[in-house]
Amino acid sequence: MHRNGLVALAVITILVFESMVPSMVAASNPVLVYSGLNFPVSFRFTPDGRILFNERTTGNIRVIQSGIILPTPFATLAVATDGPEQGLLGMALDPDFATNGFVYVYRTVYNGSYYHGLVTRLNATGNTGVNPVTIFDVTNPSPGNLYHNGGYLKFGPDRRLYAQVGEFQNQQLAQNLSSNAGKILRMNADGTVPIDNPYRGSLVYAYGIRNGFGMDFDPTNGNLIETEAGPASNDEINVIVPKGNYGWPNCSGRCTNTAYVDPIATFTPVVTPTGIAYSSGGEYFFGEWTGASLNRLKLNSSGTVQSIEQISPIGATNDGVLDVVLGPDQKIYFSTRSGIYSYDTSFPGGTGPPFAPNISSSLISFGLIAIGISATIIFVLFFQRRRKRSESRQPVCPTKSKALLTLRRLESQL
Ligand SMILES: [Ca+2]
Repeated sequence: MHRNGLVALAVITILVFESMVPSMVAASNPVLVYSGLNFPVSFRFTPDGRILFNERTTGNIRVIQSGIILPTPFATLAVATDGPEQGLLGMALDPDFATNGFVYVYRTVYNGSYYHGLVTRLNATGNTGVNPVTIFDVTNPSPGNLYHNGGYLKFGPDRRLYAQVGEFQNQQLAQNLSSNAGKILRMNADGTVPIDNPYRGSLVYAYGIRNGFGMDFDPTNGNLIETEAGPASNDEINVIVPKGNYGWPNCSGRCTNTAYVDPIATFTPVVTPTGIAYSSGGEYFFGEWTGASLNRLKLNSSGTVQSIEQISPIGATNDGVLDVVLGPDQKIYFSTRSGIYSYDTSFPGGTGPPFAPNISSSLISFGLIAIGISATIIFVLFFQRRRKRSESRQPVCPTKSKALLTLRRLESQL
């Protein structure tokens, strides 16, 4: 091959590196979008592109607008934070938020005797939440109990507000249909009971729920899927049906007892599944708090699990992913104790490379490109010198063949 051909090949090699390396890194790793946040346990996108998020421990609802975290909270609500699962928890925006500005949050409070779980509705006036009205109140029956509060909120395609409420470590309440504890509840946007609820006059939609903090609907078929934390084993993912009894505490995990609805997936050892978001075509993404990762869940058309793949480890054990939300750009967004990340779901891989902050990934990319350029230049110079030496005593062809082999070796190594 002529020298010009080799130079052209070297340039092509550089271009290949430049085009491949950054796109692989950008697509496969979650990208840290907002850092320095204070325990953003839930967040939602408004129709006009803002993000509202709850700070679990402060009671602040915060606003991110045009990429800026506004210094003044949207609202600050009283919260009890005596336990690590308490505070300002779930958030939902009204289906008519664009016109009525209603924001719903779930919070725990203490009245001097008992802890309560409240759903409070605020009205957005610009970036300020006003006129808080509590539309739901459940009493934790055990005065000293701090755990299993539930607290996740989601509007369904039926425009009803769904809430996960834990059993407050009072296990039998989950099987007691006269209690709102240990249930998935369905309510009108003002907290009243819908006339078409499965139990007349009751908010109960499904029961036998231990404690969960994540659910979402498949908009194509209305299916509701939830994550639920198990005891020392059997975390669950469930497809929720009205009047479904999900077993707790009589059955944990799969029991093949027709009295109970079995989960579609279980996790032992536990991972503490958290927020879950529908993405597209039977595909969901859910977070793990204990397992500290984002995962892709694919369902078959029958609703059974086709696959569960770890996208990327993130954070540390017991310090992982909180909420997971589908963004208006069709990327998956998820929160951790201190930030919000985005993930491009078009990346087809399963287990991704070890997570690294985006800035580090960029540096690695530039480093690889620099190595590629340097090695190619060194090779071209080396070839020029060798060619000058060999032209007087050897045929050209063998040297060219060796050079091509060397270049291919370089390509394969870089
Ligand atoms: Ca169950």
